[in-house]
Amino acid sequence: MAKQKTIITCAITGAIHTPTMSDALPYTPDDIAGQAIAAAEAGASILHLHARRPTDGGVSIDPETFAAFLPRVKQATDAVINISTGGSLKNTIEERIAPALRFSPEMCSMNMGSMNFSFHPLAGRYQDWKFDWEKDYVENSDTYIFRNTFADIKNAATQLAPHGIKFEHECYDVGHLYNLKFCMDIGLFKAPIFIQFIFGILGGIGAEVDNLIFMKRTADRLFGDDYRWSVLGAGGAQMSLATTASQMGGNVRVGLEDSLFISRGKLAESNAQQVQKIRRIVEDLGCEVATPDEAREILGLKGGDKVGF
Ligand code: KMH
Ligand code: ZN
Repeated sequence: MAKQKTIITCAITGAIHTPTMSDALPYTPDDIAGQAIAAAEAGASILHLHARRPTDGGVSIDPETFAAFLPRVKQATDAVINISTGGSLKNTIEERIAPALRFSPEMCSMNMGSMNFSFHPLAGRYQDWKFDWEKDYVENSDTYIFRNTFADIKNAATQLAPHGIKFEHECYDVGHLYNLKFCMDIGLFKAPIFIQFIFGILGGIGAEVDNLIFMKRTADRLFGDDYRWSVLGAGGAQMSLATTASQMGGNVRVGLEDSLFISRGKLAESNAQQVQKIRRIVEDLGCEVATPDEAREILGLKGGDKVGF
């Protein structure tokens, strides 16, 4: 069988990092669109997108904030647009799926279990904050539960089903694979599913190669040929775990949502810089990077002409 090409996803801004942490983190519609387009030009075939308040970079789940950049990204690139349903840790599942329901993208995220999801240790690194909301937001992340009950997942999957959206199943620990298997068995998700193995979030499984092998072996046992997979290593693990994943036949996710760095201790200048780096590594090590249309084929997507924006 021919070796499958490597899909690069770029997660442009997310809901963990705040403007104080890096000047490169985009939060205005212009910046989100500009960095997303540059990431696609650098080789990302999927753009994983969150929205931010343009005034102060706060996390926003308001569909209007997505409306300010989605059409621009679509017009300027052929990349697959993936809308996050993660929201911030306080949003209800109804609020979190509202942008995907309104814009009917080719892909959206689907978080596969409830968990602690904390980044409070980051607060200690900064004395002066650019905006008032940031310090409390980061410090208080140790009080939150990222809620994704079976009922929430069923509710989201059922409401989104008529849109033909392929999910990026966010799995932060091995139990989430079993949750996903259960949901597949009751008919919520169709093969081939796309799993994002996530390592290094405080509250989830650690960023170690042993854990990647364990997650992959478990997914092989549960899903056989019915799944495609990608790896996201948070923070300092981003490039090394993505490299290992690509050598194991998997796909990769980079972007400032997951790490602000380009190398140890050095902030990335942009999302595109991270895409260029992982692309260079993947190609140097003998793999080919998938175009957006090849990613559509590999994942069985509905097509860029069937979105609602
Ligand atoms: N921030 C990542 C660790 C989502 O957007 O639904 C996971 C994520 C979740 O991307
Ligand atoms: Zn995300």
